[in-house]
Amino acid sequence: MSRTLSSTPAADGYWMPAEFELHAGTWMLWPYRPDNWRAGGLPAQQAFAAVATAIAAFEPVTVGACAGQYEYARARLPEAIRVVEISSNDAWMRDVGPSCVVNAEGDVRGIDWPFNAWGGLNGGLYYPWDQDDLVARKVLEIEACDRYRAPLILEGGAIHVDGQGTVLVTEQCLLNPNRNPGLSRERIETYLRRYLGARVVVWLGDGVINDETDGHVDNLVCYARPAEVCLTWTDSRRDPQWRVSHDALDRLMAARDARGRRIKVHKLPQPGPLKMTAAEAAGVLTRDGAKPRVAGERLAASYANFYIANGGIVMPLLDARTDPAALAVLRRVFPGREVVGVPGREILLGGGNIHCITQQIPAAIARRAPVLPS
Ligand code: KQY
Repeated sequence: MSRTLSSTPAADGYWMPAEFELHAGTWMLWPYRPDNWRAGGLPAQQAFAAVATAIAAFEPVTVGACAGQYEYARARLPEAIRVVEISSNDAWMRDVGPSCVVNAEGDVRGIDWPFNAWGGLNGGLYYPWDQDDLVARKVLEIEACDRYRAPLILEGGAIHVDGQGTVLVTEQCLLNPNRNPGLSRERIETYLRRYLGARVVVWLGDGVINDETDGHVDNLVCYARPAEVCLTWTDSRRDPQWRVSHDALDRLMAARDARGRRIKVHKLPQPGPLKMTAAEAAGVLTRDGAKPRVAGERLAASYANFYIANGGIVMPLLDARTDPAALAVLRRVFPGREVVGVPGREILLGGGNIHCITQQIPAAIARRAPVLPS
């Protein structure tokens, strides 16, 4: 059973744990829409199946597929992966799935953020998004977790937490008028405190160049452990990403987290810059209500868009020239985890990467509570 609660997580003694903490499992969705995925979605389905298979080596994986795709998805995924029928408008479980919160006793609940396809009718990526907006609720029903329906539009990829009271966000996304035009920065911070149990909000500026989510933080930077993050990086001053990454570094170095610590930054080399080829763009159907794909457009490629599983890291392989260096950084930063690379270009062509298509459910274990906001 899943109850809908009218209180807030912080008021009930819940907070969002970090992705690097123990998971019960991972949820994903199955891609199918031909106006976002080329060649009718077949190459993306292969890529998603490879990601699901890689994660399943570390923890249980569930994939939601819409009715018309259920049998095909079931046949393409290993038996160990649970496949359930869930309708969705696209396949970005990080953003349409629940952000789960826990309490000290090990109970798990979910936050169901209202979703508007990254901007609604003011720059959003497709219309309608009604089925996406129901996904978090359905996942929480299946997981038998109680649910908080939050009062602000937000996506899971727009936040990264350390599980100890710190949340990283970007101004480009959270202050964008196409999400919550009536909410001030202060009001948004208040909601992040109440829903994520955060005490400190670290505001970064812009996200990765050409990120069509309006600069999700999860494509720019990722918590590796408390007070340590990985940041996508370029040393090329001619690249517009140089300013973005340097600004993020400056803000991270100036910040103190919820426990008063400085944040250590590990630089992840940027792939490319990578662009969409004419053949790739031509394979995507152009349809009213969906963002068209254009040959030569810069892709928002970033190795920071990796997923942390129990005992493992699943990282997108994006560029043979930079993949080895990125793998080496993650192996150094995560010595206790097996770092696995999975081809990420087909996912990138759809506008995100491995972190964007996954969502963790935390393990139901007793934990030490951070100091929660009142
Ligand atoms: O990066 C994400 N979190 C989602 C990307 C959505 C792209 C839709 N075309």
